[in-house]
Amino acid sequence: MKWYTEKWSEQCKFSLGYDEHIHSEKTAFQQIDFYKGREFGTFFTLDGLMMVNEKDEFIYHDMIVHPAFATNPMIKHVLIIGGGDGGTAREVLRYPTVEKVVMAEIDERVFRLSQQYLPLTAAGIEEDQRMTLHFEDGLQYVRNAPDASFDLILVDSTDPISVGEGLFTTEFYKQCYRVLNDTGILINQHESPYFEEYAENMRKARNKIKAIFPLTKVYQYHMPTYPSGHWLFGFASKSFDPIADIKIAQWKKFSLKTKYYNTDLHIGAFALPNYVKEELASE
Ligand code: AAT
Repeated sequence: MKWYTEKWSEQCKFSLGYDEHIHSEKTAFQQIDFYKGREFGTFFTLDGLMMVNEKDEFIYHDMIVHPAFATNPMIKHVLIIGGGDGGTAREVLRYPTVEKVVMAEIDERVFRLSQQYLPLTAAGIEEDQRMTLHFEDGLQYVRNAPDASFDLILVDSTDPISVGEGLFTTEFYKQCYRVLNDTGILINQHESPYFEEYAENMRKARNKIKAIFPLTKVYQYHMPTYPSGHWLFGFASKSFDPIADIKIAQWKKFSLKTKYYNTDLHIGAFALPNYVKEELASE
């Protein structure tokens, strides 16, 4: 057996056994590698960082999508930034009330390779009539998008290094604010509080979003294969509060079977450990 190893911090590494390195490719944007293992199934990395695997992807994709829909079950128009593996789109498309989903993913190869090797997340996305795919930079896409054209923006992005950097800027968050309608919600991949390497990104993102949106919160989820396993999403909105405005009965009427998300967990996910609260309060 061979080992995939990822550096989690200066003095901490994570290793995962694999049987086969199924694909390796350098695109204009990043290094893509697909592996086949047994503990976590097929997984892929971008620039040597774990993105998606078959075993824990449900945690990430449930948590990036469902809290927003339980807060506003009327969401019809959704913009996904990044998310090339298709998992986020898959969860959004489960809502029959959703009419239009746009995905702006910078690297078409992530999507095509996921269609080939990760049907669990990518299958059926392109065929859904509600879906429009744009293979371009997410920042560029929002710059050109009309005002108030989406109910929800999901930023399913890599970390703020190389191509993902623009998605953690004040300009990007301002454009998202403009492109969202009056009840709009922005969910973003908010890094991790545990290792300083990631906590710094978390604090920066938080302070920028707080300066733009009237309501901002952070919620947590447990992701075994991301550094430290303790990860966050940001919830920013123009009017809805994810706790005060949760519509439990309405969400339950969708009758979606979810492996991680439920409405009790939704409420609990916004309760943060003290050290995280303190980090988020710091400038
Ligand atoms: N669904 C969970 C997987 C990801 S992948 C993140 C995606 O963001 C990748 O497909 C990458 O190509 C895309 N991306 C990066 N930068 C941009 C950009 N500027 N515009 C559009 N798409 C972009 C998320 C994993 C999170 C990992 C946390 N450690």
